[in-house]
Amino acid sequence: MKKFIIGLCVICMIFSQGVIAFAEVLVESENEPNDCMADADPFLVDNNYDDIWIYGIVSQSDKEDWYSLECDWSGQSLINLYTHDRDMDYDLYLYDNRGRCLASSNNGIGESEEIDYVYIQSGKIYYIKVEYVSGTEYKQPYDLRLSVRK
Ligand SMILES: [Ca+2]
Ligand SMILES: [Ca+2]
Repeated sequence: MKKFIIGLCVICMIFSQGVIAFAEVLVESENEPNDCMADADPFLVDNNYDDIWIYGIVSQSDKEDWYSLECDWSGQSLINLYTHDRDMDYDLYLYDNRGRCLASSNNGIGESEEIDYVYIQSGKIYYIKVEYVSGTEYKQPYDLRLSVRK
């Protein structure tokens, strides 16, 4: 697990330098229970941490992980879900604070998901759902990246 986190940090640094200037990266584990919108794990994108990476697990026994996202500025979403296991299938959803689905990403088994260029308004709360679709043997956590372009 330690190796994985160090590897992730290196990837984060490479990514953040290419995509966002002066990014401070926050790497955190999910916080269960987070199985519905009301129990969403809260994250804030601001000038301290404008690039957030969360690692978590969804499976047959934990089908949904919910996160909330608030940002100090308005801009386009940069939300990625990286699946590291070839036989696992996860989907990604973005909702507004009334529970309306704004975007989803539903790629196939072993593929990563992306919700890009959805307008995020400052001060509003958005919700992100990572949903288990199929697969039996997870070996590694997924990586969920939450960021908003300035
Ligand atoms: Ca989980
Ligand atoms: Ca969960």
